[in-house]
Amino acid sequence: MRLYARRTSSNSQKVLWFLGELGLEYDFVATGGDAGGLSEPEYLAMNPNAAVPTLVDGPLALWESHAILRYLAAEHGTRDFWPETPAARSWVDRWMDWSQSQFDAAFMNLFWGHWRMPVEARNDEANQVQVDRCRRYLEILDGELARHAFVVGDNLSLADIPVGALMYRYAGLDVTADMPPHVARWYASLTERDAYQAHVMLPFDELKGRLAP
Ligand SMILES: N[C@@H](CCC(=O)N[C@@H](CS)C(=O)NCC(=O)O)C(=O)O
Repeated sequence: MRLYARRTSSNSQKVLWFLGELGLEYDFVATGGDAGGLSEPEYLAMNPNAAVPTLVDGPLALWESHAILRYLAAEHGTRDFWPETPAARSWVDRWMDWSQSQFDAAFMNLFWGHWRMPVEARNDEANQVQVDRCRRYLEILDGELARHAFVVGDNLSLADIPVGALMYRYAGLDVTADMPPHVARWYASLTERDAYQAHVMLPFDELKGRLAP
């Protein structure tokens, strides 16, 4: 397999973390950001969105980080990550979609509006709205994590990956409030995982005040 990705990209980190959890071998091709390459015709033929990540596995070129996660779980993973029965799978799917459409949306607004925005151009009032949104979403997640160790049960699954991949940055921003208690306990357990340390817990100072990808 070959992964085109940027190590500081949160969507790339979801895939890098999961590949690490699965212990799979792959070639890493630095793409996007300073490495560029997104507008090359060869890359656009694989991923017309000119974005990372893109996973190539044999004849398949796949984009959208969550689609890549599902593919890896189905093709190279175990049932623990993405169960086969529709009801069990729906729990994983709903939290993945929730992460993308709810928490990620609020957090990325905050990350770009606060961390990546030059200080003089920040709108602190608008950013506070996103801080409050993030907190409300994490309270919802906390209700689920009050019942089990991970988002949908007692093992890591795909449900943990999208929201978990953002929690390191959430924890490291200077404006985000404390985490609700069960979220804090779950996040602490993620930080003990080798693959999380290797692929998610990376410095992101180089993104501070930087609006360019
Ligand atoms: N929904 C897509 C979003 C992909 C995306 O927006 N990727 C960003 C990085 S997180 C990107 O390619 N930015 C341009 C760059 O890194 O140069 C996914 O989940 O894969």
